[in-house]
Amino acid sequence: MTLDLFTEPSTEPAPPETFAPGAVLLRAFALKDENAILAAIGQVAAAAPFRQMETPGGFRMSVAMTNCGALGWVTDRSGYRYTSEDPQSGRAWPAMPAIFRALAQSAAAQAGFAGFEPDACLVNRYQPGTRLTLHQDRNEKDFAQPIVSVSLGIPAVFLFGGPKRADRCARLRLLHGDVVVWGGPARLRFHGVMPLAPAVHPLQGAQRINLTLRRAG
Ligand code: MD6
Ligand code: FE
Repeated sequence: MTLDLFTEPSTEPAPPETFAPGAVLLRAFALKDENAILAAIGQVAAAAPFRQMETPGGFRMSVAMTNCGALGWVTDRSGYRYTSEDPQSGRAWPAMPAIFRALAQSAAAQAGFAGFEPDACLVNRYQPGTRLTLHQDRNEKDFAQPIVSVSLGIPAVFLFGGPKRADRCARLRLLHGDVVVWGGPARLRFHGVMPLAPAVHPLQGAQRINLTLRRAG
């Protein structure tokens, strides 16, 4: 194999990169399962369609969301929380596809968090121009459990801040197939996603899908 440092991103999984204490990037970790993952996302979205939720402050989020698993993350005028039913249909969220659980468990183990058992998967859909403002993930019961985040489709710049909103942010460009595992001392750090630049992915078109798998309950 020839070494070309200046062309395409690698399609081989790379060794784990710890970019902050408790935060580990696994480049291309999900690529081997991309077709199965994309098919499963299609099935989840058929049962529980993507929707732009409202924040407690009354703003409509630019990112569209849905969920699978026993619990799903929602926001509306009454706040942020996990629910066992999709408020739009009144039915349980679609079951978590086995491939999501297996991927999350193996990524967590690679990052040093053995025994991760996700019960919630938030599915975020970004189109060019959409963003996620800085936030902490703090609606889960047990902050000792990590979060596994899978990026698919067009690239995004992930902002990784500190324990306070005003702390300066590192920037991480996340590509199709990259997985970030986030726990321990990183668990409550502020983070967000910059407005997406226009781009087209060969399998996904002009969108980015992010799966965040958590132990919520
Ligand atoms: C995203 N991710 O990458 C949004 N939260 O689209 C998150 O908000 C996130 O990637 C906690 C842990 C990892 C994440
Ligand atoms: Fe988050």
